[in-house]
Amino acid sequence: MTTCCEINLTDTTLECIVDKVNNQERLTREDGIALYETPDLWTVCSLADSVRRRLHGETTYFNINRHINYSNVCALSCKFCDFYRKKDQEGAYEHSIDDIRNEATIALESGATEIHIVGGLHPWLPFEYYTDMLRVIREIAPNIHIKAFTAVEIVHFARITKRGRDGIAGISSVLSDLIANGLGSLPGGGAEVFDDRVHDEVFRGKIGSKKWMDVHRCAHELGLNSNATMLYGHVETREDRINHMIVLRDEQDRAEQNASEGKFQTMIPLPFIPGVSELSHLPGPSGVENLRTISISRLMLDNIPHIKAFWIMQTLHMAQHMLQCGANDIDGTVVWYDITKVSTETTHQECTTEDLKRAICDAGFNPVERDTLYRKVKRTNSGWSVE
Ligand code: V47
Repeated sequence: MTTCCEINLTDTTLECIVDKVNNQERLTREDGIALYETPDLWTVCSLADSVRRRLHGETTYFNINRHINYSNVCALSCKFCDFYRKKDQEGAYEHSIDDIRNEATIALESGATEIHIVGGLHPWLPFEYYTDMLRVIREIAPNIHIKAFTAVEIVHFARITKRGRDGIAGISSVLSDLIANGLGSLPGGGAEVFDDRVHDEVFRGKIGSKKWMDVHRCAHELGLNSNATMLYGHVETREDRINHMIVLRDEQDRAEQNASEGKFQTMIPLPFIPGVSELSHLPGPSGVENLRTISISRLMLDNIPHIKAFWIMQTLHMAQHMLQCGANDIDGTVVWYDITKVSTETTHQECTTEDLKRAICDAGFNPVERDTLYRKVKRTNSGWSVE
């Protein structure tokens, strides 16, 4: 297995970074910026590939999952988002608990091991809607892991239950109620970019970095694992991205001090997709910027085990390249996904297990089906289990 990266450098200023990566030393903020600035993208990708091979060999994970976006009605109006609608606006929707029950039944029948749920901050739905949603899924499909609600939704639930004024204790009590009803882990959404200027310019009104981290820390302290994202390629700078990664790395260092705490499992860099958002005049990040960002995420986040190239947003073809530049996961079968879409006609965006496996093999890796906690899934005629 390759653990050391031997490269003919075209940019000799990278020598010190290559040595650090080969010696498994932590990269600094300045190193991260140098990796963004170097014209030698090849070296950046190769270094990230050497780290991914040291950690995971040729294994690339996928899962059989189903995303549910229960409502697009949202009290916020983030400029990058073309998912949200106001209550009476054309296209606004909310799924009933019966709809959720049907979706859970289909997920069960399709062999899914995970249901991933996120939605807008609905101004009127009561907290019981969310706990009912978890409970019906739990009743129908007790083995399916429910990964649900971004930190932004959790803070919204604390507000609507009037527990927000209790600060961290309020967040903790909301999370405890959700766990009691079947919540298994938190997805990584809502982090955007941890920077006050970007926050004020693009997602003012949404929680900032401190609250986002409070929720994840609270979840970790309650024993839940979570993921992290970074929405890049809009008005933030490359330096802002490195700062974002370091904030995540520092928090993971803290969580690692306590073995019983949950951790960040996966980092998912999300390329901004302009769509018909208020920022639709921006081009979004280029393919090479996407490769560079996934590579640098792998290199900077030395304590987060998995890096996901979310094929829905990266495209399956780009995700294949990313497997060679640090990513070791491409998410799953997905089926319906409303937050970003390739067409205005439908939000049906599905990859079969065979499509995913073929894409991973074509990129030179071994596909391994995982559950949400990265345990290997074993399939038999009568169902599935984890090793
Ligand atoms: O929080 C919204 C982002 C996120 C756009 O945890 C956009 O395994 C690009 O977090 N262009 C939701 N991104 C998705 C998410 C996620 C996805 C896959 C796996 C996991 C995981 C988490 O999507 C939002 C926001 O940051 N987003 N609008 C856009 N126009």
